[in-house]
Amino acid sequence: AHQKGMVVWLLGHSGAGKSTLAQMVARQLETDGYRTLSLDGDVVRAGMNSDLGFSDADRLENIRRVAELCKILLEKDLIVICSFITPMQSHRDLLRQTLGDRYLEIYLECPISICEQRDVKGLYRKARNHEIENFTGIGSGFEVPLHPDLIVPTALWQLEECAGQIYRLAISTQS
Ligand code: GGZ
Repeated sequence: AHQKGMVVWLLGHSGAGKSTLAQMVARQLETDGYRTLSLDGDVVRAGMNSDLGFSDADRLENIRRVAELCKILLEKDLIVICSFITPMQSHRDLLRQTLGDRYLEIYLECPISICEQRDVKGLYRKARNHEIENFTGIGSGFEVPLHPDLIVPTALWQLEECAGQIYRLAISTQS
């Protein structure tokens, strides 16, 4: 079946559930016959953007390059699922400017205190111990998104419920 290219952009703090939910949504879409491609901050920064750190300028460059890559991938009508902290409103404005109506902004809302309690990768502890500088929510800022298309409270809802909401919004763009 023909599909419409879309970028499903998941943003929020480290530990808010971006990567997990991206995987769940991609899997469901693939099961339903959609062609997807996933881009995750961790993976992209290990390769394509390994020259970038976490200064304001480098985060903006990280997002800018991924936005341009998304634009190319949209030419193949893929559903591109992106997971990046995307901490500044200027980042989201750039995405909407670059991708237009192909951009779905989804804010995974999770109190930083809960992300820090979970601390799946031990990064918050390291940030508190000054072993990581400029860590989002500790040494570096996160602005509450002004115009998200969907807010998913990942600390309040079960993962399946969160994934279901994102999936429904994604497929609502397809018909
Ligand atoms: C934020 C950092 C930092 C700092 C390393 N601040 O939870 P993770 O580990 O697996 O994913 C995070 C990832 C964030 O990269 P993004 O490309 O999503 O960030 S941004 O949108 O702001 O450009 C985290 C890890 O990198 N990490 N140091 N200082 N996250």
